[in-house]
Order: sequence, then structure tokens, then C-alpha cells
Amino acid sequence: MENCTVTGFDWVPPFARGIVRDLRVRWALEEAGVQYAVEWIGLSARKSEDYRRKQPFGMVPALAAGDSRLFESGAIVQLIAERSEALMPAESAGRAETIVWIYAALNTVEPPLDSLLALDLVHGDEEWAPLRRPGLVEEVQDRLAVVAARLEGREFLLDRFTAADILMATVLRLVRHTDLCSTYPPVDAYLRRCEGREPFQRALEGQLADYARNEPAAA
Ligand SMILES: N[C@@H](CCC(=O)N[C@@H](CS)C(=O)NCC(=O)O)C(=O)O
Repeated sequence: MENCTVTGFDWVPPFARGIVRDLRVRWALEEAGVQYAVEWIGLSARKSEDYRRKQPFGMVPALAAGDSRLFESGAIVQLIAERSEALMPAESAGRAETIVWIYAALNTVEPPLDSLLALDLVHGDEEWAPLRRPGLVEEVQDRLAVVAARLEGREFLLDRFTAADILMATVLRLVRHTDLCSTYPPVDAYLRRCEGREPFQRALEGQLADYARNEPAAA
């Protein structure tokens, strides 16, 4: 992949730092050893016609790679992985297993975890929030129990690190404001293992540094 530019937000409030989805793309590029630039869109400009040409839903991330204009973090990470054996085995069984776990992370595990994040950190004061929360926590626990069973005796989702781990670990981080992951020791150890990787640390530092640079001056 050549001439890669990732688009992220120029600033987000503290609760969102380290979980905004351009982190997934930065991490994948770091693991694959691909050089990239970052450009930023302001929260208020994200729905502009101009930005929607890069990301039709007015969200981040987007990736420009040569002549390609890509969006959807999962698709972007998968496409990076398809060009890098560091992220996806070349043989077909390993490739298939990686893709299965990419979709499991995004389609099955992410929805309830993302809803819990929104409920706790965005809608916490709504009247319905305490009524909805127990059922949502049960759904999250149901998904985490399956991930824990998969990780029993394994370091990663497959027998090596793959793009699926980038997506699963960044999905698990969505509930970092709770102790839910830490109640499943294989999940807790897995998350620490993934977050301990140098490429993850570089990606995270890059994202946090960008927000720090754009921090509004204190009144
Ligand atoms: N399915 C999309 C979701 C992207 C997404 O939710 N991005 C958030 C930041 S993590 C966003 O841009 N939110 C702004 C908004 O919803 O308007 C992906 O994975 O790329």
C-alpha cells in the first residue's frame, strides 16, 4: 500500500480518546510496516458535503491509499491484511479463519459493547438507561464468555496474531470503562497482550498526541 493517509478526528472528548476507530487502521498499518500520514476532520465539519466524498456517513476513519478511497474500519483493516502476511496467513484455511473472526468481532461482539458504551457514557442520564442496562450487560457477558472460551489456551484468536485481533481488541476496549473484560481472565490477559504490542502503542500514542495538539486552550 502506497501513499496512505488516514483520516481521524482532530479532537474528541476524553472519554473517546483511545477508542476512536481510526486507531484500528493506524494499528494495522503499524503492524504491516506501512508508512502513513494522518489528516484530521473537525467534529463539526464531518457531515459536510466535502468530507462525505471521503466517508459518505460523515464518520471516521477513512483511508486514501494511492487512487483508492476507502471507508469502514473493518474493510480497511481487512484490505491492509490481505496485502501483509504480518496480519493474515497466506494459506486459505488461515485466511478464512481470520476473516471469520474479523466478522465475529465486528458483527457479533461489537454491537452490544458499543451500545453499552453509548448507554453509560452518552445516555447515562436518560430515564430509560437504568432499565436497559442489565439486559445489555447480559448480552455483553454472553459475547465475552464465548471470546473467553475461544482464547482458553491460546494467545490470540488464531494460532498467531492476525488482523482479527486488531478488531477484537479494539472492540473489547469499548467497555474499558467497566470491569467486564477483567472478569474473564483469558479475555483480560488477551487484551493486555494485544495492547502491549509496540505497533499498538505507536498507534495509540499517535492518536492521543493528535488530540493533545488540538486541545482547546483553557478559558
Ligand atoms: N462502522 C464504522 C463506524 C465508524 C464510527 O462509528 N465512527 C465514529 C468514531 S469511532 C464516528 O465517526 N462518529 C461520529 C458520528 O457518528 O457522527 C467503521 O467501523 O468505520
